[in-house]
Amino acid sequence: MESVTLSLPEAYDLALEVLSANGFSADHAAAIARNVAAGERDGCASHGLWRLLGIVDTLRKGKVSPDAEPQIHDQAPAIARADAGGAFSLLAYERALPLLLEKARHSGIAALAINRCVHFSALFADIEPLTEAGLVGLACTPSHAWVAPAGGTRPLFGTNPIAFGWPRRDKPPFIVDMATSAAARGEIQLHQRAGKALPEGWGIDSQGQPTTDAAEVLNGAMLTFGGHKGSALAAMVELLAGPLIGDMTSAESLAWDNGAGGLPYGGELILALDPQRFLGAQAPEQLARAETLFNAMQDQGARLPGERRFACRQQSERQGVTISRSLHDEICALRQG
Ligand code: PYC
Repeated sequence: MESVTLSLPEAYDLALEVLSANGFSADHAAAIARNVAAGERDGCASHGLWRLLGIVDTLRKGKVSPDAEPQIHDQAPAIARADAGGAFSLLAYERALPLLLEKARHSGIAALAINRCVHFSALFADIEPLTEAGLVGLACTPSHAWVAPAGGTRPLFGTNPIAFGWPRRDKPPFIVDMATSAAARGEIQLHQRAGKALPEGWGIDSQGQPTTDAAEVLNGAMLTFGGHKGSALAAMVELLAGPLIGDMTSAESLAWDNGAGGLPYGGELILALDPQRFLGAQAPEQLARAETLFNAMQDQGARLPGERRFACRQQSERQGVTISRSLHDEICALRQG
């Protein structure tokens, strides 16, 4: 397969050029370009440069605002709210982050509800600013109804990712970022593009029969990871980042899309917890106990969540990122706007 290697600044510039040419405001284009370049850099191809195709497609379908200015509200002592106004979530999060940090430091725990946002991005990128600030973080968001509940055969839940982060002194943070479906939808779409069969257990066809054909799963239903356990977590995400924050469930998001095929629309919930406020003078001792746990995992040969991403990041910083020439050509063609 022919490929193209880009330095990290080139990857960012390409994304920025495509987004600007298609009419995204300078601030939205920069926030989105940073995110997709970071996904590619960290070896997360399903949330990397490939996403530009879906992002521009969603814009051309009129399903995302290219320039809405996020409105930030101080909702309650420990709750901030960001109204993204129908734009992608990323700029709203950037703008609301200072208020979330201030509230978490003040109260020890704070929540940010991002509402009316179109969402495509990997949640680890939303957690990292929290761990960099020494906070524990949790984030989740529904998507479109693509995933069948355990025991069912029809799509109801989104891929409903959950991310969790724990700060570590002088070490990359512990960051879990996992879809509650067996795989992200982007992974299935990338298998389809590459003409590759899916691993078993990722989805069923429109008749409810197991299949490893990506196209059939995209038309049928994806499955949750871990059967009823992933299904319960997916339902939890629907509730926390849907009705709790006054926003859409995945089924409502898909209904709102009305067959256009745009990216999911709804809300995201982000929690930030400050260990200093929970623990006071005991914080160093208790955070050291977390390190004991991480060391015990690694002593058994287990990889810490996030480890692979940070290793990829180091490699990409040295060597750049490589994508297929066909994807590069498709992305470059979008520069015509
Ligand atoms: O790839 O799972 C996914 C996804 C969620 C929202 C958009 N894409």
